[in-house]
Order: sequence, then C-alpha cells, then structure tokens
Amino acid sequence: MKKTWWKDSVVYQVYWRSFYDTDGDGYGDLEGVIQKLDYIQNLGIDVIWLNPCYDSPDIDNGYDIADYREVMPKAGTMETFERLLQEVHNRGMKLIMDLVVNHTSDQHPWFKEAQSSKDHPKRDYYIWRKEPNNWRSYFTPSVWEFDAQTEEYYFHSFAIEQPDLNWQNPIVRQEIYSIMKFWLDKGIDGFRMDVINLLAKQEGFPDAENPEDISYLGNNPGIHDYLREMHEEVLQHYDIFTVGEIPFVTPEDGLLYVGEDRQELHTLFHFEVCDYMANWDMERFKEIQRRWYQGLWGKGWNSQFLNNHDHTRLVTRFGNDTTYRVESAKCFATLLHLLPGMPYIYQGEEIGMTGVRFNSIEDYHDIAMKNKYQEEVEKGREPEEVFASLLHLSRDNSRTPVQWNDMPHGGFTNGTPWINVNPNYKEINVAAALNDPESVYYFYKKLIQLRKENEVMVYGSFQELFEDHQQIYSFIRELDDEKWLVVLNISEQQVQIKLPESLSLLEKELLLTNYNNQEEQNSELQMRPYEARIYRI
Ligand code: TEU
Repeated sequence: MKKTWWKDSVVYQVYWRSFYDTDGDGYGDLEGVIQKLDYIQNLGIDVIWLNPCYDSPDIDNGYDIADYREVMPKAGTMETFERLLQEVHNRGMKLIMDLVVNHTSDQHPWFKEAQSSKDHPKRDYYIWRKEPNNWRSYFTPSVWEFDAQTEEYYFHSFAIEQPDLNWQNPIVRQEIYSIMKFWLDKGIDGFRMDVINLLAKQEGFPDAENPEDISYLGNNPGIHDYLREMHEEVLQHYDIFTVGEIPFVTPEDGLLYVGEDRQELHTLFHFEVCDYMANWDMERFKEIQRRWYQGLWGKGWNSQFLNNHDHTRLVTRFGNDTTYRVESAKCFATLLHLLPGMPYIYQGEEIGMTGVRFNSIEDYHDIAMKNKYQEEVEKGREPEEVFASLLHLSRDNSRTPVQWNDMPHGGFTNGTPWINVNPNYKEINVAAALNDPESVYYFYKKLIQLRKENEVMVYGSFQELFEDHQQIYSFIRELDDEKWLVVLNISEQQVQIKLPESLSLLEKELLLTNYNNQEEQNSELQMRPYEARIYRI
C-alpha cells in the first residue's frame, strides 16, 4: 500500500466564524485562527481544514459564494488569509480550503447575468426548466424556484439562494478549474470538496417515486468524467490532498471516487453513519465499518469522523454528555483514531464540547433548521412539537463558539456572539483542559502522538473480535510484527468479556487507556462504562 503524507495525517476542522473573534464583531475571524495556531500545533495536528471564507451574503454560513477570489470581510482580508497560510506552514502544518462548486450564491454575478435574460451567454451556467419535477432539496420542499423575470424555474440542491451550477457546460468547468488554480498557486495544500458527487444531474430530471429520499441528487452518471477532468486539468499538477463530501454511496460506489487507480480524489466522507444514525447503534456502526473496510482496504482510503459543522457533537449524539462526558469523549476518540482511515477532529471535540439546547427557535440560525421548522409548521404541525423534534440533529449543535475559558462568552469574543455560547462553558473550556493532565485534550494529544510513532495505526490491517457484542467494540490492527489489540466498552454498563486464549494479556503493554487504576488482567476483562484500552500484544 502506497504511503503518503496525507494518509499519516490527523486533520483539524476550523469553523472560523465560531473559533475565535479578534475584532469584537461577534464572529470568529482568520486573525483569530492565526492567534490560536500554537494551540492547534500543540495538539499535534498535521492538516487544518478551513470552512469556506470566500465573499458571501452568508445565507448558508459561507456555503453560498458570491466571489470565489475574495475573502469575506467578516473573516478578514486576502492579506489575512495569506498570512494565515504562511503561519500554518511556518509551524509545519498544512491547510486545505473548502471547495463549494456544486452551487453558487444567487448574488454571484454569474447568476445575476444568467437571470437577466434567457439569451444571456451565462444563462447556461445554471440549470433552467419550464416545468418542475417532484424532487425536494436538502433545505426546501422543491429543488425548483420560479424566476418571474424569465418565467422559468432554476434548480437548487440546497436553499433557493444557492442555485446549482450547470457542470455539463464546459465553460463552467473551466471557470472552476481556474478558481482552484488561483488558490493552489497561493500554496494551499488541498481541498475538502463540498457535496462533490452532486455535480452531475439525472438526465431529463424524471419524477421520483419517493421524493423524500433525495438520493436522486447525487452519484449520477457523468460525475466521474468531471472528476477525472478536474484531476487532469488541476489536481495532478500539485502535491495536494483532496477529500470529497460524498453522500448517498456504498463502498463500491465510494471506491470509484477514491480508488488509487482512478485519478479522481484521495479520500471521502461517506454519510452512512452521520446521515442515517441519529443515535448510537453499535450493530449498525460495526456493520458499516466492516463493509467500508472490505470495500476500500488496499484500494482506496477512508476517512473517520462522527461530527462536524453539520452534525451534532459526538458526545451528545452518540456518547453521554453528562455523567460520562470525559470517558465517552475519550472512548470515541480512541475509536476514531484506531479504526482504519484518516481521523478528523472538529474544533472543540478535543475538549469534549457538547451539543446545546436553546429555548426558542429564535436562538437558532441554521437555514436548514429554520426552513424545516417553517415547512412543518406550515403543514399545520404544532410549533413546539416541531421545535422539539429538530433539536437533536440541529446543525447549530456544533456551531456554538469554541469555549476558550470561563470568562464572558467563554472568551470567544468581547462583543456579542453571532450565536450564543453553550452555557456549560464555565466547566468545559480550553483553559480548564490545559490545566488538567487527565483532560480530553491531553488524551487526543497522546492518540495523535501514538499515530506519529506507530505506522500500525495508519497502515495496519483490521480484524474484528466479538462481532455481535452490543457494548464491546474490539479489534486488532496489525502491520509486519506490530500487533495491537483495541477494546472499547461503548456503553454505560460495566461489561465483562473473556478474550480468546491466544490473546492472553499477561506482560502485554497497555499503550493507552482512559481509566487510570488498571488491575492486571489475563483474559477476563472488566470494562467500565466507556472504558477504552489499547494493548501492544
Ligand atoms: O453539506 C451537505 C449537507 O447537507 C450535509 O449536512 C450532509 O450531511 C451531507 O452532505 C450528506 O448528505 C455541505 C456543507 O457541509 C453544508 O454546511 C452546506 O450547507 C451544504 O453542503 C451546502 O453547501
């Protein structure tokens, strides 16, 4: 298996608007990221993924871009960005940008021109039809929005303010390739590619049998031609790393995007867990990991994550964010960093930040949640009931500001934060974590250091134990003569297991655990709630 710099890497996601505010406008900014680079470096991070900071009317928090070659004033200036990139490289880290090219903002000049008349040369930059079909978008009841000016409908996979680009148009593709070169020539180290398998649309837009299952939006014929052309025209000319956000795919589909012989992408985020598993489901999670390992191992590279700016913080969604917040945070950290594939840390995950429960829909900002709330209330459902049903998976659960200390607003801003800080910031904050050697922060630091010193965590094979166990997730990673046993109790119960005779732990080295007082155990293991252990065997 080919070894490369990015496979060895741990990626840290910075959602800059909620990271650190240096000018008091209540929004985090790129200067704030610069000022916290030492904190990120000390954790042992290799690559920073920066969420979109291009000029944007900010309807979908930057995922609606109006100018791809400008930095959003809230975030800073192009000079700030270039200094950030330089400071990242000065610390031996790399930086990847978010590439959002399935759609633009409706305020982008391209769309303004396209909307101006049916005969405008840029009309074909977007997708227009006389009649809608029955498809719904991620954020709205229909993917079609009527444009009164030209009396046609335009297509949008997300909000009406995010019209989809027409990738069938070769001029559009060349526009995007030159934008990618613009940033790559500045020295960035790659791209996280937003819903990149939505670029190709189904020919003729046939009505869907079940419009609620929006998988018709992605993974359509023609997508691989676009990605191979992108690789040929842009990606192959730079020593960079690419990760695609790729919903609606099986491991077999996924391999077509990241196969090492495919000349498309390096790795992917698939969403079999995050889009379909609202709460922890051990059996389902094991089955998903098993299929993706069998589907990709030795042929393509997987990515491991359980939260991001779209998905509720993992201790709240999958763990226990009260009684066992620290134990479950460390247990899931061990899972993500020991499973095959690249691990991603979402800002605040490294201190065990939790999801949030604000009191009113007014406290929430996410367009996906607000649109869904309105849609359901307009259908006549009780507002309170709708609000309650949206809390668990609201994207704002992971968008509250990073909690740096126990000062007002968690030290995030001297102004008024764009979204309220999680009230638990007095207990859960970076300053407290850095002062506590047993904190979640130092546990992540040890895991990342282990990966730097042990290739078995990167290139080691994966062999499961106790496949059917509902609480214990255990597996072996092996590379050459290095063999590690991982045992995780992903439950609030005390669990006893008996290891196979061949796996006696006597005199075996315990490399890492999230519980201190370990009694010597041979093959009978008493696993406490959310206990995690890594042995060299
Ligand atoms: O996300 C797409 C999206 O809606 C995700 O929430 C979803 O989990 C995933 O695609 C799988 O279906 C991307 C960005 O991450 C998100 O913040 C944007 O709102 C969206 O695209 C539109 O750009």
